[in-house]
Amino acid sequence: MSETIFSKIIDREIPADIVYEDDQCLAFRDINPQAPVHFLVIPRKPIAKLSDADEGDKDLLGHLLLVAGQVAREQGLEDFRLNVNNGAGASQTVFHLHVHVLGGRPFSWPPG
Ligand code: DGP
Repeated sequence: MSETIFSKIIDREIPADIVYEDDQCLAFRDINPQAPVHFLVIPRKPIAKLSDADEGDKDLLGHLLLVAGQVAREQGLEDFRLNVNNGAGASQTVFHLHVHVLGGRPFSWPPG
């Protein structure tokens, strides 16, 4: 996988407002927030998109979701939305897997 802006954040080559990190993942605030609280949870492992993950990534994917929920609660969110854009046609722009966590405003359904 080619290097992305997120691998530079992992390697501390560019700054980010990191709200959580452990040996498997990082969570940091989105530079272009779409809600009062908007952060991204990314694996340290460079997986380009969700559909590139495989059976061996099962625990890691579960961990990303657990961290998303835990950090959302720490950020004071009770209701929040998770979003994963998979592929350019689904508005993915950074090809390093990331879970968007958005909260602090109402969300409608279906999404746009
Ligand atoms: P997506 O469209 O799903 O690939 O979302 C990529 C998100 O990444 C987008 O909401 C903006 C955010 N983003 C892009 N570059 C940076 C950056 O350099 N720093 C931070 N914190 N967020 C970024």
